[in-house]
Amino acid sequence: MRTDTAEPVRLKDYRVPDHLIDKVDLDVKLRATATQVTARLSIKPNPKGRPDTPLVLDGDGLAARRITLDGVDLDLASGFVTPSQLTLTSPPQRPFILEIETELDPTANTRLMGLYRTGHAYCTQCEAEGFRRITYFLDRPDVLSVYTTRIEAEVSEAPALLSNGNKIAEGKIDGTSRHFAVWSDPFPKPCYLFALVGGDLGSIHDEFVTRSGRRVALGIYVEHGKEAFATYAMDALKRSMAWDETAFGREYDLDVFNIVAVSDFNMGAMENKGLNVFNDKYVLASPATATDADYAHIEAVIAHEYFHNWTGNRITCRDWFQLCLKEGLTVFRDHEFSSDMRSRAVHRIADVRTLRAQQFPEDAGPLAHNVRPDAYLEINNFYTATIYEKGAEIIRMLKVLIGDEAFAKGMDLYFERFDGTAATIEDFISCFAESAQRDLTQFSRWYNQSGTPLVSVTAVYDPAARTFTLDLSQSSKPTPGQPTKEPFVIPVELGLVAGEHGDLKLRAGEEDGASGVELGRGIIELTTPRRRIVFRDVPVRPSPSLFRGFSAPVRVEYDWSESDLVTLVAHDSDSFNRWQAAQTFATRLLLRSVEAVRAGGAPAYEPNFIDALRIVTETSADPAFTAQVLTLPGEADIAREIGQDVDPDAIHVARKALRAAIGHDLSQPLLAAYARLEDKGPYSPDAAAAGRRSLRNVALDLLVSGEIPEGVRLAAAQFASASTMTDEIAALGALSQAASAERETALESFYQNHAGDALVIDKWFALQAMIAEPGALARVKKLTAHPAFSLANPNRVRSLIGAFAAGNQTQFNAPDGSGYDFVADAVLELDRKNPQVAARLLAAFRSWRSLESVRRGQAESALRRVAGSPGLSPDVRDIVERSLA
Ligand code: B3K
Ligand code: ZN
Repeated sequence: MRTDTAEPVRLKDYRVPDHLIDKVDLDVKLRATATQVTARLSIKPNPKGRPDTPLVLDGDGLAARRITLDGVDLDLASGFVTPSQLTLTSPPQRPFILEIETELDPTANTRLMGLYRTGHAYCTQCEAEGFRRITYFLDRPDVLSVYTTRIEAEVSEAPALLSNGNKIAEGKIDGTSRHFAVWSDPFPKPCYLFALVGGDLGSIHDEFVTRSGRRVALGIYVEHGKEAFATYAMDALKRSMAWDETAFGREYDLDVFNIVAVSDFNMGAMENKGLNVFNDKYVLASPATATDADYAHIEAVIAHEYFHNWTGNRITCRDWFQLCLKEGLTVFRDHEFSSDMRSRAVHRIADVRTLRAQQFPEDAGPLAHNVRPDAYLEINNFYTATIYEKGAEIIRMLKVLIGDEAFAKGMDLYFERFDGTAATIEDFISCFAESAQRDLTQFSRWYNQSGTPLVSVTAVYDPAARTFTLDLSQSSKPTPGQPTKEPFVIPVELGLVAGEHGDLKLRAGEEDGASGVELGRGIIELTTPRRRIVFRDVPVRPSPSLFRGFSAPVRVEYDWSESDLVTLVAHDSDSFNRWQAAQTFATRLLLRSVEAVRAGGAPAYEPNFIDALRIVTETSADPAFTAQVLTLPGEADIAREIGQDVDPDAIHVARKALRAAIGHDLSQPLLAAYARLEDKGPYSPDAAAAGRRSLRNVALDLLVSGEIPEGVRLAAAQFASASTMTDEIAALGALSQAASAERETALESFYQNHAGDALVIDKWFALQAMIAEPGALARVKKLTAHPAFSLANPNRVRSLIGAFAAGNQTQFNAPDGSGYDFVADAVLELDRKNPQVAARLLAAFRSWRSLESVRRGQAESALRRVAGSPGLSPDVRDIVERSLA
């Protein structure tokens, strides 16, 4: 955390460090309130830096006990060291040793950055700037050091002592009840990848043999008694290790790989070298406590953190502006992994849903920023959907543009050339420019311009000339600090669908008079504001299938006729666009309904849409895909499409009515699917079984929405007899749609059955927080006083308050401002404990400007109240100021 200054850090000010720290020897004596850390730093002037400059080490809330330079004590009273800085005005111009002793209170550390206590363990979190809460250091990712870490603790309190690298020594300390372990990590790393854990934990162990025959000992450490819940994570880890060898040629490099699951953690997990620390939500699973979605997340996060070993750790970032270099690329890699493990088509749909739900609103609001930002006040506020998800989309686009072969060659070059370094986006892109023999300067604008481009398309079919003319144009709205934009390179993967005959062979003839457009892979590159493509020898008017597989992270505007959409839902060879056509149809219908509802009329109804869904439900062989088609865009998605003067209540009414119509009109095929897809035999978390459960539960939910008595009966029966959490929570969700005594009884019995399992109770909190009824806020407030709730635990905060703010559009946005006030109060209270989580919660206000005027006014006054509160953290101050700017 940056407390010293309110000046932003800027990319253009980057300078290589003037000093380097080659070696770090840490000695950590763990004690609950007085941990002693001795850091022996081997420092030298950087030959590439400026000579004779002061050495300024970062600190954050540190208490120095003793500091020596080459063995000579420095006078702590002389003022060269403060809690946030250690300055040597004229350090030696040769290598020297600085030894620093600090004392920490891990128990009082509620920010969960640096060294803290969680459950029966001590653990650390250093990314982005937490190492400076442990000792004074050059806390920047381009300072790479080799670490040796000695940890000492009470045997009874912390029998397990872990750090990065390989264990080289351990033993008892004679005459005491304490013991120690020494870990050595031979790979130079930035301090944000340092980690240490000491605790009384259970564990499971396994082994992975790399393709070159090296044996790697694998361990997963969890709360005692939870060992059996870690087996799926272990399986996912071994699959990740094998996949990275075959898909990217990357082999693991240490003798040990450990994972520790803790229950108090600010985010999902952390990729510390050889010692990943995880939020236990992304490790622990059993059929009775975790849903299929949880299993899929565990697989993805385990893979993500493992893949960081190469993309992030072996090659790290020069500075935090390059964050997407490791995050976007690693998300891309984990998406590829999950697609290979599961159904690629269904996975793509899910990834795009996430992008649109998380990243598009960010890009459209006051918090929009470049995938590579050029300034920041608080770096922790930049671990965003833009850096992660849009960062991954850019890499996917690059692969579409240059093709699989050049992409693979470029990746190999990157690993070869930049291994062991702290690299930049330019370094990364240069490898693909070389492998594809292509200038990628314009493509790089994706990193430097924020906002979601809009691609507008019009088409004209000329039956006499047998031509089909597509006019494409791109435009981008202003975003904070960027009033105008240069055109992007946009790969448009397309096909022309001729009804049931499927894809026409693409033969492009001319473009603005020029001829010979290369269409081999069905990809058009839109690099200018406008482009016209004329297709020749087109026998019938086709339905254009645009942006197949979502080939670029853009919004698309095209006036498909209803019959086009029905054709695409039924016949597009690209399954993503079959799903997209149904979403486009639904969105159009919902927008019409919202208008009608706001004008005091009834929601719109469209039998053609229901028929299209009926055909998919009755004919599709893939239940997971069908479930996606039957899932309407969310309320926030509809709000985003409307864009301004948004009324969340009208959206809710419109969407609810359409769901009811689907449930009612399709009750027969839905009941049939429900009966047909019943799980027989033992539980399996694999994609096929999960897909069957997902369609079954989507059907159940729609049947209850349609008030089909049999559906309600089935939901109650499923809730009573479910053997998996997937089915149990889905039934509870279906039953929770309408207020009733049965709902309250079911909620109570769910609590009784799972009390004590915090991760399951989180689902119970979230489900109640998202009930779209006026009583929801009172319920949420009451739950904040529930013994299972705690403001100190990020998972609890996210599942109750976060779910209310992000998942309950009507109640968070209640016109009287009560939802905003509640969340603002929670942010202010939480900010005193954990600024990072508080700032994240406040970002729920990011779309406030698109609301209708009453709500907009209420949201603004809640934000102004936060802004005017004394003692804000830099984290919250940054978000609130950008939100109001
Ligand atoms: N690199 C970490 C995120 C750290 C967040 C710091 N505020 C997890 C990940 O992306 O893998
Ligand atoms: Zn990551």
